[in-house]
Amino acid sequence: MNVKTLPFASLIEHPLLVDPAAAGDDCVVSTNPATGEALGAVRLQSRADYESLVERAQLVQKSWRQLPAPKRGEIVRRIGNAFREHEQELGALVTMEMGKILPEGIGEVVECIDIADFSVGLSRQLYGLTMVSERPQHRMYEQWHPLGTIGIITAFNFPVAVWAWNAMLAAVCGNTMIWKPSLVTPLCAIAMNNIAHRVMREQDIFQPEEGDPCDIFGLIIGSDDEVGETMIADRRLPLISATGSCRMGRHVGTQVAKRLGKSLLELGGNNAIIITPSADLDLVLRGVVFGAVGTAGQRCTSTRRLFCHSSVVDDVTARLVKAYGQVPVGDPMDSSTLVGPLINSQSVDGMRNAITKAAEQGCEILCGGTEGIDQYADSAGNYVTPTIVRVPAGQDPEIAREETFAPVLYIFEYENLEDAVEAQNSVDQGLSSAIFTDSMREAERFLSHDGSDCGIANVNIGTSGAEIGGAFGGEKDTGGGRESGSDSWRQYMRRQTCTLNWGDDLPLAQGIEFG
Ligand code: UN1
Repeated sequence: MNVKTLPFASLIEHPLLVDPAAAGDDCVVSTNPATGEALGAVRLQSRADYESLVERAQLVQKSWRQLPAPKRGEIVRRIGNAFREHEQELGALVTMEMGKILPEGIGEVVECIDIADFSVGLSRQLYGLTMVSERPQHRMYEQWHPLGTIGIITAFNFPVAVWAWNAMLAAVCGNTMIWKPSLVTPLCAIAMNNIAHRVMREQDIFQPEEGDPCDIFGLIIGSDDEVGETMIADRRLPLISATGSCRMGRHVGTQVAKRLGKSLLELGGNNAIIITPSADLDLVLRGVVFGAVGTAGQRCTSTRRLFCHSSVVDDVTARLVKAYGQVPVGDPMDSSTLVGPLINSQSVDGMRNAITKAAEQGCEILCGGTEGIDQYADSAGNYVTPTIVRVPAGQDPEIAREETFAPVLYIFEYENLEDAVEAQNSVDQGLSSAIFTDSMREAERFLSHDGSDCGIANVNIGTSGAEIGGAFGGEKDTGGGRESGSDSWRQYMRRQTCTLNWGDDLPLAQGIEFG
């Protein structure tokens, strides 16, 4: 099915779209991971296109930053409403291009709407502190200014929401931006950017010489080599916000640091749930299944490891194996499906390798496994069977330390909570974590300084599915960035400390007498 035949094809109209049959080397073809069909093709943009986008974004930023923040918020409100209007179509497009099931595709669009609403409120709350000066007749305060034009790099797994987290905040903060989406999901990017541009075209805010309001939301669909490298090395972009693998983040972080730019990195996770003897096992089952097989294990917050107390490990394992046996894998558009395809065949190979290594490293494959992958060998979609791996007591297989972007769950057992927390924290990544317990002491222990070392720590909730209102991100190899809610907006602004002397004298700080 070609996107041109979709009922909402007008959302994806773009001069760069070409017929997949006519796509050459200079194009990227967007493929439906459930069917293998080409949805559309996009001609890749060049460094020259990037140059012109940055120039235009810089020009219009001068005008955009002059608009009072609540006025920018009003425009973001209209963009959020436009997302709302197209919620179902956009959700379907996310499902078609990325492969997550439709309720999750729509859920992703809801995240975009939520962050737009959040940003509208924020546009009246870009607060700075007032300090008390040590000098008489002096006033001291801080204020926040826009950064300028920022770069946003996003991954395939959340092809619309992560852009919206960055873009909606960045816009109310007075920035303009250049978005480089994953080349696997260019159509979602085009649709979102088109919606933003439609709203911007309706705004009569600038004279022609002040810049084109559409250039506030720039989109570049280009290769990592030609465009990505240029972008991260570009001193005109004071902030690069990048989501993706730890490998990618290490490269982006280093390149941006070389020019002393700021980076906001949201990288891989290897998230664990600890299940204590008092845990409500019905909740556990629901939390673990959603966390581990939801989005086919392709969230950075997906649950990858379970630490079960030895008194419950057999029960939890038996219940999970039973539940996994009933998880419907298939067409992500079908309302009975819970697990859609992986994004591409390399991901399927990655899952196969992980399972093979787990077996080689002494683990027991309880369900799914390589047979569960082979079972779909004749399918045009990248389907796999969610897999549970039991780690023998006392073992620490190397493969469970890696983030395999697929539904593979490793079950460990533990005797005391301290050991479980230590094991949970012992991996390189530090994004999300959870404990299921009815013990207040265990919960507080988990949330204490000696507890989880992750950016997200939940009690009786799984590791994935965070709300936009909290700051999202993690520690260690997850990159340290925080996106979305709370005070993440500050990263899109520069802080200025201002001291005003309204007296007739010039007293110096620290009581220094000079001359
Ligand atoms: C991601 O996988 O990069 O908390 C983002 C969650 C979603 C966002 C995940 N709200 O699972």
